[in-house]
Amino acid sequence: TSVKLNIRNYSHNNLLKSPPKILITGGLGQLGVECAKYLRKKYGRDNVILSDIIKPTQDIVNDGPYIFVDILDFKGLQKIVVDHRVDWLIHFSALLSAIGEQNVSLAVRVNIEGVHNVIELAKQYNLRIFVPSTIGAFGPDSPRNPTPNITIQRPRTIYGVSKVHAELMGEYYYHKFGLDFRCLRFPGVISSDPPGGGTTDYAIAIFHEVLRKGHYECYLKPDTRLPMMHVKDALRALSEYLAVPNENLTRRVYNVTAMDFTPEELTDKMAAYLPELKITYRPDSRQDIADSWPQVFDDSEARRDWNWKPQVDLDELVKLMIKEVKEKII
Ligand code: AKB
Repeated sequence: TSVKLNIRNYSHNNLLKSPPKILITGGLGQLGVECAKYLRKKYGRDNVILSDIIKPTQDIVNDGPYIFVDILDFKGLQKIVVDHRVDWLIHFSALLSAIGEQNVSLAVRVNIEGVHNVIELAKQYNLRIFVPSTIGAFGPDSPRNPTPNITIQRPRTIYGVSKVHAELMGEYYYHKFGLDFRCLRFPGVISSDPPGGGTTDYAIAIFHEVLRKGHYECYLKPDTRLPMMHVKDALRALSEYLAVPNENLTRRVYNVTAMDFTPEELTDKMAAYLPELKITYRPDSRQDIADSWPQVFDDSEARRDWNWKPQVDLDELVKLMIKEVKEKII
């Protein structure tokens, strides 16, 4: 079929040009800087270009190439792909779940128009393209414990709606044009970088606030179970998945996860290291979002097709976060 032919040509071209030149959009969000560090170790410093519309710090500029890219500017994006001979595009630009509800029209532009631009560009220039999706792509009608790879998806946030749209657009372009679209549905990703408007971000903020002030007021109820993953595992999943040959994949969108826990369970683990900590609870509108999301995520298809296996469990996550957040605070 034409799909197979395109993918085969693509792989062939790409074998001739190694390592790939990678462009990361939305590079100054939660994942970009760490992702660039990770991929620069693997593919070389100058082969990974970080981009955003934000003015970078000196440290970021010292780490490797950084350029201005507005994902709403198609011609600007096109110029960068051509000038830098980009092979892979990692598209992180997005407004997350909680912040998206506060500015729906901006979320539509960034999350939906932005995806249209990068997918069309990837098609025109034969790029491998990665767009992250999320547990937020499910909704109250989805089975929540566990949530399988293929099931009902009727999210109630604009973030979730935009992510289902991205998944479907990518799959459509794959079937129609042979686009090498790849997408992982991430759980809450826990990193020491400050939270950016998500619903799962309590599990990041709690470390910052407890280490700074000894106290955290949680906006979710103590028994709210959500799937989670340390950023180390998230970046390893992304990097491993991007390197899998097309013939090993049975789908373009995979669930991945590492663990699931509630605020209470997280607090209990933290108390072993920080016995003085005090947590209070005051649920807000983010509780409704969390209540519509998966509690336990089934990532068996990723485990089967490309050997996905998380390494950081809850004990290790707590140890890592205390160490990493302490380093950030000092
Ligand atoms: C959010 O909470 O919005 C994100 C996500 C789970 O996609 N962290």
